[in-house]
Amino acid sequence: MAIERTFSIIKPDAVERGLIADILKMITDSGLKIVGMKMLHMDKAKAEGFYAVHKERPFFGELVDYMISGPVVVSCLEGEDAIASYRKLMGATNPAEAEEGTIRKAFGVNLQNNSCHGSDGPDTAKTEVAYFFNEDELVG
Ligand code: FUP
Repeated sequence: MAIERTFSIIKPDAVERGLIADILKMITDSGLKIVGMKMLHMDKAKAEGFYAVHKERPFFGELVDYMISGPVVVSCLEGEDAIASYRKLMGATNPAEAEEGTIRKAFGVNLQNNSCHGSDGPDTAKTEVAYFFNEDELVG
């Protein structure tokens, strides 16, 4: 295992319901360290670019509309095996299938409003961190 960085979004449904602190506590309690963080409200172009990999999927338009429906908190997380470890902490994409103790089980509403995003591999982690953060906005 190695020290990795991954990218996280606390999505609009969770920000709207006042869950930023609860989710950040789960993240830091799991041993992951926050090395960059900001709150922002994406415009359509930013969200379409972020989810470009899904642009041919039938849910793309709704997903983008949801992601721009309110502010989000983006962060860069660092730790041992951070990418897989944060995916495990998030739980299954569909909260109905997420395991006990995961963020999506605790707070997710449905497949779309599933409270959080985390990079799915080393390449996406790198791209996604760079999509939202300049090098000088990351510490450590
Ligand atoms: P994940 O990596 O767990 O975030 O899941 P995916 O990359 O498969 O999907 C990206 C986002 O698209 C999910 F967070 C939720 C959303 N989604 C839908 O809204 N509808 C679907 O049918 C599938 C995914």
